[in-house]
This record gives sequence, structure tokens and C-alpha cells, in this order.
Amino acid sequence: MWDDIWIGGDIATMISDGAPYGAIEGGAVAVADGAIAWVGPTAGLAGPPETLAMRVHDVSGRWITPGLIDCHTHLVYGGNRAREFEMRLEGASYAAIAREGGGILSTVAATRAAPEDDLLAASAPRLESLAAEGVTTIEIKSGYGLDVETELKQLRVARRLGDLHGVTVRTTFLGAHALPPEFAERADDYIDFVCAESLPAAAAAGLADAVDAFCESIAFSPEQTARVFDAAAAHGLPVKLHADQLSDFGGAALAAAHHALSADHLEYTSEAGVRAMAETGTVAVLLPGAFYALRETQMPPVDHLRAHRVPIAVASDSNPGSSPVTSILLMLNMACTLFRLTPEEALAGVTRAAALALGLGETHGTIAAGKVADLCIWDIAEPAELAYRIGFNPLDRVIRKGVAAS
Ligand code: DI6
Ligand code: FE
Repeated sequence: MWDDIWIGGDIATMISDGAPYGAIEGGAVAVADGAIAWVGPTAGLAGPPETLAMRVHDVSGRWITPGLIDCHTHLVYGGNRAREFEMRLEGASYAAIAREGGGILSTVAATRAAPEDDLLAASAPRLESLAAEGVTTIEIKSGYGLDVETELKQLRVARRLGDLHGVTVRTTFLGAHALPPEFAERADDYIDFVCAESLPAAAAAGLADAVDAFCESIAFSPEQTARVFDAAAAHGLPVKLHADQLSDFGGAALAAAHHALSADHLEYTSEAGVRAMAETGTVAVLLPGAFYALRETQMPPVDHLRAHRVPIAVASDSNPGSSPVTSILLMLNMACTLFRLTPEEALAGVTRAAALALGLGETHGTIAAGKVADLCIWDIAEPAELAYRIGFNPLDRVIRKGVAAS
């Protein structure tokens, strides 16, 4: 006997080898012990639903999708950067503000100063906003501490947020995000510190599921990034990379050479970089919120990614500087409008491909027997509505690990 079965609607399984959206019209999905036990056409059930499950739920013509996955965020931070927003409107560039000690470093100061519970309280509304639009799994990076104590504080807050809100959290250590003031002009020394101290501390505390770095002219060089990746490998942690966001720095190929789970941003990535990603199965994570907020005009190489069959994920990049975004549905719209993804590609970007970007492809991202029963029920007539509408939330209900959230 299954615990629950949902019937009476259509299912976008997001399994890629069948109908668009992996759709099953008139479908049923059954859950037992928090996992998907069965999915298929209702007509294919072995008997009347009430004989198969303890509880039968009729979704009244709605659509069921996998729970959404935001696979790239910097959600936990202190303060905000509304003043910097004003400065950029007055003509200052993002890179110029960063060079002058504003930007990321102003958030570092605010995050260091915040007591852990205050950081939690400041970050919770951002998580709640994403969860209210169906996000059931989220990646959260450190990188606004840069010293051992604050990096670990951020990662602890990320884990606590997941526990408090019933959202699956994957944490990423991003020590190599910016050069902290105490290491000014000494980037190589800071990378020594990351490799010898902060990264090992995060790994030893069990607080990091992966390691990321910001490889860019205003951040760290490919050589410095490679050292961080080698340290991650020594601690058995997979890597990801902020790659080619502001210039072609060879980031995509570097990420691929280290078998990265994902390379993220990619606006300036060349076809050679895309080919390298295809060879190692590195996922492309596109971040339309940062593209929009920075008024970037260089498009990520979507046609090359398609041609080389690189999985394309879409994420919020939720952060106080370049992407103050807490709406995953807006990212679906922007991925289509700005990057010309199809609505189906965009939805795959926050489900199937996003799971791959987090190393969760076996357990999350599609509606298939054996996977975790994270599901969204939407009041829509067709899945493209999720990307089409702007500023509207048709989420009816969320099921997390088999349990309907209120
Ligand atoms: N790239 C980004 O888009 C964010 N970090 C990064 O490495 C921006 C972070 C910030 O501006 O605070
Ligand atoms: Fe980012």
C-alpha cells in the first residue's frame, strides 16, 4: 500500500526522452516513505486508486512538476547593496565599485559583523520567497566571510535554514570569492590560506558539499583557481566555477579539466570551452538575473551548448550585488526572454539539469520511481505558463519528501 497518490491532472516528469516536458496527460504519481513509488497514466494503475494508497488526492486538472531546484545562490549574507545600486545608476561600473573596496567587500564587512542568529533572520525571508515559488532544493554558497570563522558561520546558517524550512540545502564553500582586506595585494598568500586553512576547516566540519571559486580579472586567476580545486580534490569535494562572467578567462575549460559539476555564468565562454565541458559532463549554469542586473549584453553561448549537448541549468544567483533576486519563476522568464531558451529548456534548467549541477541527478530533478518525492502542483493549463508569466505565482501546493506542505 502506498502512502499517497495524486491523480486528476497532468504530470511534467521532465524526463527527457519522451514527450515535451516528459508529459503524462491524465497521470498519477504515488509516494511511499518519502520517495516516488510509481508514476504513469492513471489508466495504467493496477486497480482503483483508493485500493492502492492510504490517501488519494485529486489535483483537479492542475499540473505536477518536480520540486524546483535553485542550484546557484549566495543567499546568506548581511546587509544589502541598495546604495551601490544607486551608484551604478549614477554611472559607476560593477567592476569599478569592486576595485574601490565596495561591492563584495562591503557585504563581507556586514556578514562578518552579523551575529549568527541575525544572519539567519536576515536570510530566512529570501529562502521563504524562493520556497513560495516551489523551490524544494537550493544550493547556498559561503564567500562573504573569507575568514575561517565567518565562512563556517555562513555555511552553518545555510544548513539551519534548510532544517527550519524543510528545504534541501546543498552548501558550497566559496572562500576564493574575493580578496579580503587583511590580504590586500597578497592574493597568492590568501589562496595559500584558503587551501591550508579555511577550506580544510569547512571540510572537517562537514559543512561543505562542494567548492567554488570566482575566476575573473577582478577576482582570482586560473592558476590560483586550480590550486583551490586541487585542495578540494584532496578533501574529496567536487568543484564548481564562476567562469567567464565578465571576460573570456578560459574558466569553462579550467572547470572541465577539474571535472567540475558545473561552470556558471559563461557569457564570454568560447566554443572550445563548451566542447571541453561536453567531454567531462560539466553542466552549464546560466544566471539571467546577473545578466539583467549588470545590463550585460554578451549572450552566453546557448547555441554551442545545445549543439554539444551540454545540460543547461538556470539559477537565481541570489546575491546582494549582481543579482538581488528571490524569484525562481522570474528566472524562467528571463532565461527565455534574455537567453532565448525555450520554456521547456528553462523548466529543465531548474529541475533535471539543476539536479545534475549539484551532483543530485540520481535522486532529484525528475518525477521517476525511486526519486525523492519533491513535487509542485501548479494552477496552470500548460507548463509553458511557468516561464511565460511575469510576477505571477500559480503554485497551488508543494510536496516535500512526500509530505504536503501547508
Ligand atoms: N559572481 C557573482 O555574480 C556574484 N559573485 C560572483 O562571484 C556577485 C557577488 C556580489 O556582488 O556580492
Ligand atoms: Fe554567483
